[in-house]
Amino acid sequence: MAYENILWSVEEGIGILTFNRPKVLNALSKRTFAECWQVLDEVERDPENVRALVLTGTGEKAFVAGADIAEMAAMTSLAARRFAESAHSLLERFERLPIVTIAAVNGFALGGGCEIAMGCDLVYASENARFGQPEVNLGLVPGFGGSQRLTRRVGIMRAKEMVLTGDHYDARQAKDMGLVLDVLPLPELLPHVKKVARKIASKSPVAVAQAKRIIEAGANVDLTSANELERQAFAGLFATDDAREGMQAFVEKRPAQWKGA
Ligand code: CO8
Repeated sequence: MAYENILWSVEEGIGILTFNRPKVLNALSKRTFAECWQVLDEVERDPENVRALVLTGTGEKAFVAGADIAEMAAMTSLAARRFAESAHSLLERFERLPIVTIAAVNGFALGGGCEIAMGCDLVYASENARFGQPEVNLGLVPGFGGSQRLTRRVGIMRAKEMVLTGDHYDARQAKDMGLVLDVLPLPELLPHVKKVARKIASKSPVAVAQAKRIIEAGANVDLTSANELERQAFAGLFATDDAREGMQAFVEKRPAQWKGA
């Protein structure tokens, strides 16, 4: 289907979702969320076709400069609550996907843009990227999970600094604080991210899905419960064709042929 606020393509099993409202630095409208939701419907309908998901922004200036402030300015409290709920649901859906999600942050990632990046499994940034949670400048707080995911990514004190000052942080600072894995020159960003995506997509889909699930779920529970998640997943994988094939292929010194089952 055709989208207005995003671009969507699938290249060699890698889905590329590009936020595409360059006139407003790819700011997120209600329609953008609806379109992202439809993309995820497509991805989940055809898991064989899309083995990794990359998120980026159109142009050389912005990943996403936040929620569309003009659209938000007209919202009632109830509409704002619904808007925040739709964004929370979307990010939680990203986290539940059985495939890896990778943010290629190619410029401003402010407010909702920073929050979307944090909703991805992996984040890489270009040298010109800028991160921040500037909602305080609008008389607001983060509304797409930023106040909570940020604390988990960068620690409570840095999260408070970011949210309370509304300051922007450059890509190197973002890397130092753990928001970003690596910083690359802009022209190298997307090729690098696609390479990482292809590498992960070449592994056993069931192992990737289980690894993502237990790391995500384990991060939010105590260590004893988290280790039990790992034991269950480890044992469960022995019932799959992929684990049999992976171990057999190693023993026979040949590449494994994954079935995803
Ligand atoms: N929303 C709407 N329009 C925007 C946004 C935005 N978030 N960001 C930029 N634009 C527009 C500008 O208005 C401008 O439009 P025009 O050309 O018509 O004047 C165009 O994009 C280009 O922007 P600038 O001219 O400002 O470009 P600069 O290079 O001078 O500045 C900045 C770039 C620093 C990114 C600047 O545009 C800026 O500060 N933007 C706002 C960033 C921001 O505050 N983001 C957070 C928004 S709030 C949020 O995301 C919270 C989500 C939670 C909501 C909870 C549920 C309700």
